[in-house]
Amino acid sequence: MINRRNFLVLTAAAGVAAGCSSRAAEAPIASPRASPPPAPAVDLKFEPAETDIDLGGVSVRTWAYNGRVPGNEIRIRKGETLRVAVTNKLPADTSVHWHGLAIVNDMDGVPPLTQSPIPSGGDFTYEFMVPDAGTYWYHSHVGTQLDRGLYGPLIIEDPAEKADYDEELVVVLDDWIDGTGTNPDQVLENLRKNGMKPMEPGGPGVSPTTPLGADGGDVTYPYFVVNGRVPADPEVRDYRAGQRVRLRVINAGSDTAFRVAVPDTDLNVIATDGYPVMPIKTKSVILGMGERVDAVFTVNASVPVVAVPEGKQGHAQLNIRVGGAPSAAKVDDFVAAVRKELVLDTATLSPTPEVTLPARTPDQVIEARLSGPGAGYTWPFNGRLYDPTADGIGVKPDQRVRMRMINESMMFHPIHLHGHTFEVVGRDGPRARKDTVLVAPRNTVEVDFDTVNPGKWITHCHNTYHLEGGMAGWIFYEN
Ligand SMILES: [Cu+2]
Repeated sequence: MINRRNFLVLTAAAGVAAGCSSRAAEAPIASPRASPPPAPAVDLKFEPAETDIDLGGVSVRTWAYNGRVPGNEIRIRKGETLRVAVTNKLPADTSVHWHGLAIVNDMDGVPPLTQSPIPSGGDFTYEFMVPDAGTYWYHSHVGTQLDRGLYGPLIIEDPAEKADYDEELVVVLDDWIDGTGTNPDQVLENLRKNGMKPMEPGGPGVSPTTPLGADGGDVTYPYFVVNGRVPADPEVRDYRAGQRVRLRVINAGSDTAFRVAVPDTDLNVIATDGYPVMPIKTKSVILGMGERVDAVFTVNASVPVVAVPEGKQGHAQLNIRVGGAPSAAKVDDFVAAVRKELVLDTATLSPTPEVTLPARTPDQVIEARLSGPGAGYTWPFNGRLYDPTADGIGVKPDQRVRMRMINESMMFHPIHLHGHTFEVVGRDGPRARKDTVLVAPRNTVEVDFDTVNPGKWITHCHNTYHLEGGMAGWIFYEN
C-alpha cells in the first residue's frame, strides 16, 4: 500500500532519477494511471510537556498537549489523512492512541505492542487515514499519563451525514487529581501499598437506578471538570432559544463513570462511540471511561450541562447561556435527583441498519474474564496480568469473533477493544456498535466483531489504574 509519505518519497526519487534530462524533469511526474492525487491531509504538531494549567481558579502543574487541557480539538473529514508530529517534551516515555479508530496497527500508539515508546526528547509522526465519522478522542497510552492532562477530542465529520442540528458542543469529562499535592503515579503507588478500601458488604449493589453497583471507583478525586474547568468557574457557551445543539460527550476520566443530564431537557441520543443508533430520548445517560455519546437537545433557557460522578461526591458542569441570563437551575438538587433516576446505558441502544453487522454465527468465541483486586492492587484478565511479550489471543482473519466479557469482580469495568468497533449482543437482537462497553459487577456482556483489521490489538479495562494493574489482553491476526 502506498501512503502519502511513501508517495512523496517515491515521486521525489523519480524527480532525482529524471534530473539528467531537463525535458523529463519538466514532465508530469505521476501519470493519472499511476496514482490518484493524494487525499487532503490535516497536519498537526503535538508537544506533550509539563505545564501550568488553570482549571478555573484552581492552578495545577500537569502534563498536557501544547499547553492545553483538553488538548486542541482535532476536526477532520472521513477519508482524510491525519498526520501528527509528536515531540516528547515530557520527562518520561509517551505515545498517542487514537481511541476508537480502526486504523493501521502500527499507528495505534500502544507501546510496546504496536510501537516503541516515544522517549523523552524524542519524536514520532503518526500518519493514517481516518476511516469513520463520529466522536472520538486521543490520549496517551503509557502508564498513568491519561490521568494527567494528556487527552483531547477528535471529531471526524462526514459531509454526507444528514445533520439535523444548529450548533455543536464538545463536552470532555474528567476526574482530576494531578498537581493537587499528588500525581497519578503516586496514587497508583499508594493503591499498591495500601490496597483497596474495603468492599461494600452485601453484594455488588447493582439495581435499575445503580447499574454499575455500589463501588464507584478506587480513587477519591478533589475535582471533576468539563473541558478542563471546575464547576466553580465553568465554561460558558451562548446560544439563542430554540437552537438545537448536538452534544458530543467524551468521558476522558480514569476512574469515574459519569451521568450526563440537562435540567428540564430531553436528550435525543443519536450515536455512541462514533456510530449512529436509532434515536431515543432520555433524561440522562451514563458513560464509562472511554465511552462517548452524541445527543441533540433544544435550548430553551440558560441551563447547566451537568456531569454526575457515579458513586462519588461532587459534579462537573458547563453553562449554556441564553440572552446573557443566569441559570435558574438549583444544581445541587438536580445532581441529587439525577443520582436516583433510571439512566440510559448506551450499550442498550439499537444500531441503525447501515451500521448493523450482517447476521452471522460467530466462528470463534473468546473470553475476557475480569477479576480482582489481587494482592498489590492487581487486576487479572483471564486469570493473569497483561504481558505484551507473552502469547496473545490468536484469532483468524475474516471471521466473526464473539468476545465474552465475564466480570467476576465487585467493580464495574469499561472494556475497550482497539482497532475494531464491535456490536453488543442483545437478548433479542443486535445492540449498539461500540468500542468501549460497561461490564457491571458480576455481569457478563458479549460483543461481536469481524477480524478485518489485522495486527496486535490490545483489549483492556479503561480504568487507568486497573489497566496498570494488569487488566488487559491482546488479540492478533495476520491477513
Ligand atoms: Cu476495570
